[in-house]
Amino acid sequence: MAEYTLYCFAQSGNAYKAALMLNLCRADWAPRFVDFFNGETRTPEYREKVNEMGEVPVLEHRGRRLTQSGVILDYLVSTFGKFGGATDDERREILRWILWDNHKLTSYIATLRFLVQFAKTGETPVTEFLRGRVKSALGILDKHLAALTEHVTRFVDHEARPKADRPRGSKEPRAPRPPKTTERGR
Ligand SMILES: N[C@@H](CCC(=O)N[C@@H](CS)C(=O)NCC(=O)O)C(=O)O
Repeated sequence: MAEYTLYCFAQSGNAYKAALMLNLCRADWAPRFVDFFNGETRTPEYREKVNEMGEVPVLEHRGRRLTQSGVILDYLVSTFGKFGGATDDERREILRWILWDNHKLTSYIATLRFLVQFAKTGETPVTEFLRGRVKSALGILDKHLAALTEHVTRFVDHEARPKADRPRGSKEPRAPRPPKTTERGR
């Protein structure tokens, strides 16, 4: 039996977050298929025995049952010691984006996807509203990732140059870290 069991289904973006982390950590894990589209998460049995919130993903490990993808990621960070940030500021930065994702990105994008792709509602005032929220959130994410990419590119360019070729007195760029967007501001 695998060490970790992930309650999931293929279409679930939230389960994908946990599955990706398990794979990146090379964990010994197995999926437990949840029949979401036939209502398994809405059954009293699922809510009593698996997750009172009626959601996927759920991770089982050594007698523990964890729910909420952000909590699962945090748990895997502490069990594998990877991807967790090196300082309190970095840990808070990760938490900040996980909270933002849950509230402002996945919540809207997953609901929009569900309506359009699976419930086939077509375009309605609800999907129009959700699309606006999704576009705005993706714009925020894009801008953040562009700043990160620029920082990493500058660092890699600097490191790739032999020391002798670096401009005199040039400042060593810091190792790639998230741009300063913590509570201290930019
Ligand atoms: N905030 C939760 C969201 C989980 C979630 O909404 N999962 C979906 C599948 S991707 C689900 O199980 N939905 C069932 C429902 O809302 O009834 C997380 O990050 O784990």
